[in-house]
Amino acid sequence: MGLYLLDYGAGNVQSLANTLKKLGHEFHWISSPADFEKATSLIFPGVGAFGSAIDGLVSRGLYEPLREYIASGKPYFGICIGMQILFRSSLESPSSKGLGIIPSDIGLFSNADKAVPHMGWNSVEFLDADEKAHEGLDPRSSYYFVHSFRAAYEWEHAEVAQWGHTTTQYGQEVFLATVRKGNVFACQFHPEKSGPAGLKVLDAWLRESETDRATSPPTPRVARFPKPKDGFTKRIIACMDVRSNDDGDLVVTKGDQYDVRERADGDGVSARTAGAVRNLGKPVALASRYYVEGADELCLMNITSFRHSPLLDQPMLAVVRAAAETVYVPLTIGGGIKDTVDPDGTPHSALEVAGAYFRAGADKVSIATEAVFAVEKMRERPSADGVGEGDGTSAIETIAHAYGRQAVVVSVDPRRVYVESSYDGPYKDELVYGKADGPENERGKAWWYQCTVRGGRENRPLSVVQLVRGVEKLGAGEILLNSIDRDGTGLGYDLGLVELVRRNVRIPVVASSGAGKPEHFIEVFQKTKVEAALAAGIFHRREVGIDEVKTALLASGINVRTL
Ligand code: 1PR
Repeated sequence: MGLYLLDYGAGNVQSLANTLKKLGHEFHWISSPADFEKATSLIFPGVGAFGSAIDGLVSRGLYEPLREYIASGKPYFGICIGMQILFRSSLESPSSKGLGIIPSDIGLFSNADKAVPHMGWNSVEFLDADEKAHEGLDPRSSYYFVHSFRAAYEWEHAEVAQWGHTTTQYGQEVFLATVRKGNVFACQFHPEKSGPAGLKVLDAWLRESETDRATSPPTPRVARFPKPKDGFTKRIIACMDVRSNDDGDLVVTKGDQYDVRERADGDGVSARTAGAVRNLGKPVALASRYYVEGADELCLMNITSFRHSPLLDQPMLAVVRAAAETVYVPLTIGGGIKDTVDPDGTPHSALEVAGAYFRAGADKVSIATEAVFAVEKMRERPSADGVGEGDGTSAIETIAHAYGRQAVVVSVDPRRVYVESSYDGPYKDELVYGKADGPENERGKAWWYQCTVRGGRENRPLSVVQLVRGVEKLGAGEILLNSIDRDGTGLGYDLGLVELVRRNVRIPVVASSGAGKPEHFIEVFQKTKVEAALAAGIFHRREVGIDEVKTALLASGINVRTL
């Protein structure tokens, strides 16, 4: 008897389990169809792709028991795919059959006026003015959404509209953020990833009596049209580069243009510590600090993982597990997401490696080196758009297929290649011209951006534009755009690079490398259309706080999430 969670074997369900433990609620896992009989309340944290969720339920014999459970009138709380599955079908996987409880179909966001997936923090608006019906939600709060497919709010259709509870606007599209009727409550956003505001939603539902949870009245039908501006916020991300120091302990380090070793002449570093890996703190402690300070998202990059299999790197998996226990915002893990072979000859696919991170509590994985190789390979199979064709085997394709494209980030490590302004060679259409920008000896020149692999150690014959267009086509859901030239310099983001990439893809782009003061964040959001800005060094060294950055952004009229 009691509260049960449904796991169909795809994506990060650990985070919800961690959240419920933190809130002090006991639960069991549904492990066989018979468990539905014992459940008196059920939460379905659906993550991944619609089709793989349905396949996962069918192959485990859980699809019909789930339908029967909901039909029995016992309380049900669906999250993300756990909400979408209530509909008849989804464009994401047209041949997969949803439960059909809500007589409508899930469609795809248009990317004509905005980046898709809808990835980030957005507000909700109630359809019912009755405060008792609010389920812990607050229209002044922001909630974390990550999805490309959505249920439009069809207020003209009474049968669908009565399910509507709150709506959200992204660009000029209004969609259902939560649905609620009878024994069903479900949300498109991830409450377990929405910080204190999200925890409140879960707690409110769980604190209701099971009778109250099972008897929500339908919502009156309300006409709703898009407003001139949506409630979508810009994200501020803190990134931790993690590696072993010379004593074998995992530490957060930070490079200057990717060099993470102390220099004897820098910042009072003595000859004794010169050459040691720079140590800026413990990964889990720093992650907890950034969560409390209001980071919208965190990244952990295993920066030496290209040397061995991450599956053998148990300390890194332990770091992810521990971070996921204290951090209730999205966690991206990068480094070594590729096909590997253990020293004893056991092969592991990139999908398996990613799966281990998702099970440990990661929401997204970030791929750098393998993404470059995948685009080089796809370019050998020409296509009309000039980008090339994937063959379905790359890490990006296999992980996006199983977990949805929103779970796959490509981290890009480009380096400037300076050329004379009269240059007429390859990539001349991608040249950026800077006036007083760049090192003294290159002043007055133009440059293009070359891709690198293995943490900038090796240059590849591929431009950043070729890379980002290629990975978008392969199925990446977001670009994390570093700059080797700007990393650790505090000179500000490389705006020419950010603008170039933003203009060439429709998926969200995170600007990274070079932030030195709050004005740099204002500048990157005012001068480019990036969705998020990431920083490392200034946060680790406490030179600038996340709250300070957000206060400056709000004062400049840029919408951000506040605590
Ligand atoms: O190639 O798939 O195994 O992934 C390796 C990952 O590790 C890549 O995402 C790559 O960017 C990262 N990485 C590898 N070597 C380094 C290094 O520093 N030696 N770190 C490295 C890259 C850049 C950002 C940094 C921003 C902001 N670090 O992570 O956080 O530049 O810094 P700032 O605000 O201090 O300027 P794979």
